Amino acid sequence: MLDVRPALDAAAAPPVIRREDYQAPDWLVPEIALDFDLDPARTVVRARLSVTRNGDHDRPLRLDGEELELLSVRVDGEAREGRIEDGRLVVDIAGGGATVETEVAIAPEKNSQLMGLYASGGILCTQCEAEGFRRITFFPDRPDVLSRYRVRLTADKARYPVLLSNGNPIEEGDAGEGRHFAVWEDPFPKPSYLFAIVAGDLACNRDRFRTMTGRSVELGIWVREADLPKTAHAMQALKDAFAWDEEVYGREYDLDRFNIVAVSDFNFGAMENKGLNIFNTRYVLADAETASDADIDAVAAVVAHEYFHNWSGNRVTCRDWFQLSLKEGLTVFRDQGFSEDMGSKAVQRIDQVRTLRAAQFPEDAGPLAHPIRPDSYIEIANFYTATVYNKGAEVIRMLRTILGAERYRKGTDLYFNRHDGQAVTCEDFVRAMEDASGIDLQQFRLWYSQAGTPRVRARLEQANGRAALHLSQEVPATPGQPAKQPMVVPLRVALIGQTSGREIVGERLVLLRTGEQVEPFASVSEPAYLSINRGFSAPVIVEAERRSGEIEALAVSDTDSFARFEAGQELMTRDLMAAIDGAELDPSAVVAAVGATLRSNVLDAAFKADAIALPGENILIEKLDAADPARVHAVREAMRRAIGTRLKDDLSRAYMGASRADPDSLSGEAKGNRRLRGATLSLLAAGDPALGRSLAARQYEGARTMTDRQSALMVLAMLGGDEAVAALDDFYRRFESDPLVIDKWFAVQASVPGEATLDAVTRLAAHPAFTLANPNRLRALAGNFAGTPSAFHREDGRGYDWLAEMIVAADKLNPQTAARFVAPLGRWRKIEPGRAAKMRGALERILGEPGLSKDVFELASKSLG
Ligand code: B3K
Ligand code: ZN
Repeated sequence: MLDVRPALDAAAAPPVIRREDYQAPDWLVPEIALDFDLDPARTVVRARLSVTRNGDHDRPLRLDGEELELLSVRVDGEAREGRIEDGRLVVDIAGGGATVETEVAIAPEKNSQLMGLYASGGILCTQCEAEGFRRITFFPDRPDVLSRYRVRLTADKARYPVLLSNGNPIEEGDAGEGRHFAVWEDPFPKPSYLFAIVAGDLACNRDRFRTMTGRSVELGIWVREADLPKTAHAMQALKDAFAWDEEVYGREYDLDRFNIVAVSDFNFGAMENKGLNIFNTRYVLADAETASDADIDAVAAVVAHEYFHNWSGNRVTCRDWFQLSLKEGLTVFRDQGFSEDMGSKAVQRIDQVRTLRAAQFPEDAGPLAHPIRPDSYIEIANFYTATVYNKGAEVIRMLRTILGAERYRKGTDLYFNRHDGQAVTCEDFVRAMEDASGIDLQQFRLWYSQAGTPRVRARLEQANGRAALHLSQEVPATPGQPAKQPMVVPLRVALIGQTSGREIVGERLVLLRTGEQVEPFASVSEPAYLSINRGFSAPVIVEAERRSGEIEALAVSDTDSFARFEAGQELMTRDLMAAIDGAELDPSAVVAAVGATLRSNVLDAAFKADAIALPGENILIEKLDAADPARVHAVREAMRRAIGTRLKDDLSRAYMGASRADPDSLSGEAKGNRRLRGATLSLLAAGDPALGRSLAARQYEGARTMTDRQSALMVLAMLGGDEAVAALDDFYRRFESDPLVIDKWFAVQASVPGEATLDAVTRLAAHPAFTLANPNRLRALAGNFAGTPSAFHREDGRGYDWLAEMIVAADKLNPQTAARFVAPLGRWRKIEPGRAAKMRGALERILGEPGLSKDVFELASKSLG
């Protein structure tokens, strides 16, 4: 048995992989034939690789392998002794090419890492990105080795009636002794990380899509028979995504088949394997009774995301893993565009920025900060981050803003055409944009190399009918990058008349390029307010000097809906921070702004729901140097109470109005109303718990959708008492047989604010329905607990101990998923010294564990840093 991931001890720190050390592969593998004799206990994999020497060298062929039992090696038909060096199979080859055959055995049912070939609820499936293929067979497992695959699958016919792989099916038949076989061929050369197979007893939702050139593509969504009725949303989203990519990017699908398979045990959302996407059930199965509106939207976004990878990732792939944002940033930006076009642009943008602020800003400001194109890593699985994905998408968005939509599209056309079939770099992408547009992007490239969220200061000066916008920028130091250069920051700016409320200077794009810069505005007829970073045109922190009354005015009247939302958040943050710093809480300005929003006749319900919600506690903590999370929670709750009390009538009216919406509709309007219903209920409950309890109990009982049921359950759980216990029991019983809903049951209880939640999660971790082996369940419990500051940051530090124990226990089964929970402990720099010391203590204990994975080792050691 071969394992190239030795257990770590302090003396043997794992090697660091560096971007600057990249070297082209010594050997290429233009063709590979794979033959799987499938069995959950012992699967035999025979591989036939045609290899060719790449360049003038005399180095042997080295093949990656991990946890493989090597049975035999042959070169050009001749048996060889398997030679393992540094965890790789080394094969000496005399000439310029050879046929190398290996035979290995693997044990899918013992594979708890969920990387390589594994079993999930009776289905055999694979996950190869980034380095899982080496757990299936010996291969140069790196994205710049592209091969044409032919795959033969043989399995028990009764247990595994469906046999799938990438590409097109070319043969199937009986294999005797109750077994059958299928052969699949993928005509497109691809890197090993896009390889996939599935074997299982699956039912299929079938449909068709006619492409822009008239080809018919057979679409299939494969799930357990009982789940078939829940696949309609995913199928509609898939067809919408096919059409959108043709229309917006001119990209057509290239195979005759497109299959999606849903499995319950999955390390993340989904995977874009060529022609055979494999999904976490969470992003496929949805109906209004069991999935919230947010879940349903997420299904569509992830289906689209994985489909869009067919061009941004598969046809044009990454040269090495440092280039991950080449495919992920671009594909997130593409799926964001899809969601904006399918729903409300303004609301989508607010959601995108919320995610960025909640997940990426803290990363960029902490010990794990890295550029969207990292320079080094120990374990690549740790770099599927909000920075690479979400900030990566913001970088593409800025490129489109700077180039304009038309030139941006010319750029993507050039990129896809120039690099079709290649494994390329972020630099290749930027160069295509530059070549197609004629715009120099030299300085823009800093967005790829510099980490940290730039801070932009803005001050508007006005005199004699003119105005001048004084801007300055600073990029903070981050680990390994003490000094930074100024970036190109595209800021959409407008001036709003103080009395007229109109745009007295229409929106323009200001490119901040230097440390300090002044932007003049002529003929400014009346005193002006500054509307800046409209639509969140740059992923930066803007600190604008505000005149008295300015932010209050913009919060109700900015002509850009995103900027209006931002002004509201700025106002809330200002007054919350003042109280957190020790001043007496003055809720009057926030109450006035929330009241105006609720009473507005022009704003839609979804926007209202976003605009009346206070910034989250994590976002407030991020802005502090030594936060006391209990105080942050208390102040924020006091503000919510003030809103709930003083605006009881407005909130009740809005709640009732939103409740009249058609309960069965999934239109944008109906979804918006449900969102507003949840937001107003939560504030009403903060102001008047007895009223909140009765409204929530009624909403829970009458709920026709999961959205209504879940928001009511959360309010009841927060209020506690017998009603909460009864509703939680009812919820469990009602949905006992639906794992995705039971995840919500865990999530709701783990998200209740306050120190008592630790007892709840301790109890829940011992519940028979809890398992460390299922990533969704683990995320529901540990992820939500760690994301609830007043629960996680108990003063006695026991919240940290609990999470550390979870990480250590989960690491033994599934390092990739365990490592996802380390970051919350790494935020200690933002927390007051007493708790911070306890957070460090927890990290140290994790590092002291024998046999730690390199995934957890890398993040825990960097977090202490
Ligand atoms: N490319 C995959 C993510 C793989 C994560 C591997 N640790 C899904 C996606 O981003 O589309
Ligand atoms: Zn992706």
